[in-house]
Amino acid sequence: MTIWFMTTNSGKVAEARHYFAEYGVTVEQFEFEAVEPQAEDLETVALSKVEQAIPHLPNSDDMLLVEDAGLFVDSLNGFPGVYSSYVLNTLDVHGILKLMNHLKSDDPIQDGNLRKAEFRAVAVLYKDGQTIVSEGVCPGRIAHEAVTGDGFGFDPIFIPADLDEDGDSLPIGTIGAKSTHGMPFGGITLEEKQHYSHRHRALESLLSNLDRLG
Ligand code: ITT
Repeated sequence: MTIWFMTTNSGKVAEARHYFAEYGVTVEQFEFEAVEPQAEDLETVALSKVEQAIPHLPNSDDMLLVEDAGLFVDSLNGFPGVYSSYVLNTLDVHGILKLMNHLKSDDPIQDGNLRKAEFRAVAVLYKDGQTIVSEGVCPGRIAHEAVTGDGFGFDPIFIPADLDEDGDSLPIGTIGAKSTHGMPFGGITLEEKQHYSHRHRALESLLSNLDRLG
C-alpha cells in the first residue's frame, strides 16, 4: 500500500515513513503547493489542503495524507499555533526564545509551568471520496536555549513531557518511566522522538480508524 503525503517538509516525511514502515506501508512525498487558508484551527487548514490536492493526485484511487502541525505556547496565548510555519521562517526558534526570555524561575517545576507548550498535529487521510481525521498532542515546555543536532523546525527548543509506563504524558515536573532528561527533540534521535511525538500520535489514531475507509 502507498500513501501520498502532501507536504513540503522532508522532516515530516521521514517521520511518517518511519511510522508506516512497521506496517509495510510506503510513504511517497507529494509535492503540491496548496494555498494555506487563514484559519484558526489546524483541522480547517488540513481539510482545505486535501480538497485542493485531490484533483492533482496521480491516480484517482490513490490514498492522500495531509498532516498539519503547530507549536502552541501557553504564555503566548497559543502563539505561534496555526502561524508556526510563518513564525519559524521569520523569527526562527531564537525569536520564540526572546519572546519568552523573562519567563524563568529557580524552581524547576515553576519554570516548566511558565514555559509550558504543546505540539499539536491534525492528520487527514483521503481515499475514494472519504476522509478520516485524527489528532495528536505532545505536551512539554520550551527550553532556555536551542540545541544543535538532528530534527527540524522547533525541535531545537521543545522538550517533551516525561511519559508513564503506558506512554502517556505526565504533568511538568513529574519524573516518568520514559524521559529525555530535559533534552529537546533536537537533541534526541528520530526513533526516540516517536515515543512522544504529536505526529506519531496522530498517525496512530488515524491507523486505528483506517477500517472506516472501507
Ligand atoms: P507542510 O505544511 O508543507 O506540510 P510545514 O513545514 O509548513 O510543511 P506544518 O504546517 O505541519 O509543516 O508545521 C508548521 C511548523 O511547525 C513548521 O515550521 C514545522 O517545521 C514546525 N513543526 C511541525 N512539526 C514539527 C515537529 O515535529 N518538530 C519541530 N517542528 C515542527
